[in-house]
Amino acid sequence: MRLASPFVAAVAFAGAAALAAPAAKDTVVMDGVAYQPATITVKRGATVSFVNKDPYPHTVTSAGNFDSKEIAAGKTWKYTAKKAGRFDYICTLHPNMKGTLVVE
Ligand SMILES: [Cu+2]
Repeated sequence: MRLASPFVAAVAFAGAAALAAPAAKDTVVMDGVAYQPATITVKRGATVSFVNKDPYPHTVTSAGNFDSKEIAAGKTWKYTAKKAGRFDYICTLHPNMKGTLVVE
């Protein structure tokens, strides 16, 4: 039985992760003037949600590729990644905020 319990625990954990996945999948949170995660990798065609949890606006701007414009506090901007590639982006209001979107 001692050997079985880690397996059971792993299955329980995987189940919990699967339940939590829809909310967290393909999501970047803006919190503390930072993108979390700083680099996100998604499949081509995926819709990426950028959730602003800070009390002031941010942008998600990749010059020539995409630009959210200002995302107000508490709001979410969604971007459908139709083009494959690696896209570095910044917040135009806080240029030291940097993130990377990798579309496979
Ligand atoms: Cu910002």
